[in-house]
Amino acid sequence: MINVDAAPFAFTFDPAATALVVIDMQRDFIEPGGFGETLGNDISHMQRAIAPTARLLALFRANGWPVIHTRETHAADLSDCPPAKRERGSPALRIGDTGPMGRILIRGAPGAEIISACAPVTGEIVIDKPGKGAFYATDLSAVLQGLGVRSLVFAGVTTEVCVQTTMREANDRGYECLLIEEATESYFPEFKAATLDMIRAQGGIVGWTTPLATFEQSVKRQPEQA
Ligand code: TIU
Repeated sequence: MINVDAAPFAFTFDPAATALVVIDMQRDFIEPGGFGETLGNDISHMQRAIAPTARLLALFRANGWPVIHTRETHAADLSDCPPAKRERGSPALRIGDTGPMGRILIRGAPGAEIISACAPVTGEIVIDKPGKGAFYATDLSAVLQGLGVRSLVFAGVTTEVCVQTTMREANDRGYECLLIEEATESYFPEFKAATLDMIRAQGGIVGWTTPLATFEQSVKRQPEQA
């Protein structure tokens, strides 16, 4: 078992039963002309999450631990996109419209791909999801059961939308969830801060959070403790 100094208290995980879940590190949320920007957001905030997420990916890969990536995407015919989602608000471009990176949030479009710094490597699982939560209308539950996983380490964007929704879904399904603080971002710094607070409030009502360096050190120090 590995113990991580986390909030609201130590997070203990069995490395043989733990996966990294990287949520929606897609060009559509991070780069100009994508979904995030068409909604009117300042996408520059996303930059902060890229290097920490890449470091976390490197750590899991070096240890041979499973990595799962998600992408928020829709079918080309929008059959999995509720009209309420597409029609809400007045974005510059709606889901399915063509922007500078192809059709917004459509599976296979350049903008729907994961940014190169966090791109999946051979053997890693990629889950396309039509909702904010990664368990809704996907086979993520079956994938995790197949891996024999009980603990999930989270990274990705955005903190209060797809990351938090997926952490809540995972929590309800019995998974222990740890969010790495620098490896997630919101378009709204105050929403990120509030989300970290609400995840770990009430004795970890949703899960735990910890800084990346603390997680890295906890993993590194294990051989000496064994
Ligand atoms: N808009 C926003 O903050 N996020 C999303 O729409 N999706 C994800 O968080 N991936």
